[in-house]
Amino acid sequence: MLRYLTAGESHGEALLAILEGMPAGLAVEVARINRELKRRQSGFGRGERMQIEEDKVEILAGLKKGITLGSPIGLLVKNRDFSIERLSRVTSPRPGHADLAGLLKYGFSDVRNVLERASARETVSRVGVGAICKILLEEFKIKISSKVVSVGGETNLNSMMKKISQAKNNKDTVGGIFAVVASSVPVGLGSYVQADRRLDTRLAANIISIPGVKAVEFGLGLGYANKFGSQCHDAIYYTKAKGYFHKTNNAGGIEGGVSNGEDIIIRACMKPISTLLKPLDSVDITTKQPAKAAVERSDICVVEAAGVVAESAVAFVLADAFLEKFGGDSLDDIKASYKNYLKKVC
Ligand code: EPS
Repeated sequence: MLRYLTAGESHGEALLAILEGMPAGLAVEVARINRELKRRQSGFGRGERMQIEEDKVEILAGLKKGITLGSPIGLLVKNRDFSIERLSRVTSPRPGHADLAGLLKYGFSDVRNVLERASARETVSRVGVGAICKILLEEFKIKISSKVVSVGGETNLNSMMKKISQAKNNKDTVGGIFAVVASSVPVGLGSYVQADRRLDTRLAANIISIPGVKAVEFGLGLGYANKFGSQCHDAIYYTKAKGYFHKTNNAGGIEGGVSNGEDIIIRACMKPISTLLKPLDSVDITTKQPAKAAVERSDICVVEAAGVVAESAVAFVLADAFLEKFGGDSLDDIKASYKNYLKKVC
């Protein structure tokens, strides 16, 4: 089983992750992880914090001479803005953030105690973990990418950028839709035999867990609702050269909770960031009187960055499902098992 835990506050000393279950014998290049961390920091509409931070990982455990030992891998990314002890108390929760529900749940009298951990800065750790999962998957030619589909309802690049600038000028924020594609995924990852083993169950759960993501769909997704069955199911073909294949991919690469050998295609909706420079109505938690929501430094639009984080979520789930199917303690064992399987299914 592949699993990970993260720790760290947005303005704490560092962001941490422990990834356990990676096989021995995988070469992990720190520069590769840093490239993914940099991608997470970029995109039109990112805020000032991204100019302060230059997220760089240190690997504290699990590698020797850059090769995995099969032991837990410890990742650390230090925060340049390590100001948590100096930051002032926050008393008016922001609508849309974890602020109010978190405050009531934990019995705090300072919203900051919630927002520091609820912040999407935690996704630095997830991208570090996801980068190592990508390195494993690439040994088997599986590639994962993402792109922005729309921002504020606009689909053309110029209009999307205009929408973000408009939001910025209006002291507002804007969300959108991103897509993630995983290619060269073999048939047979995940299983229909139990709800929690279905590949789509696991992918959906991991993507919806990204702060700000409100909806996830596979392939045609909500579009299935407007079609007849004859118009949307992907017919099956076979040739000796290709093996089994489909000419369409409305299923988004998953049927019955199992990968079917086609690209896995996912779209998800990222809501507008809930910190607004022109704040919405809220209530002061000390006086219970009306107050404007707290204003924190934040971003205008993070749809592109959310796509990068979702790539990591997909990489983690696919690596987990891959190890479950072809698992071994070492990369060599997994390669042998995979080669044998491919001979059978072609
Ligand atoms: C983020 C860092 C944060 C925010 C953003 C994501 O930095 P700061 O709060 O210091 O400006 O830019 O946080 C949120 C979107 C959120 O909802 O909390 C990051 O590294 O991704």
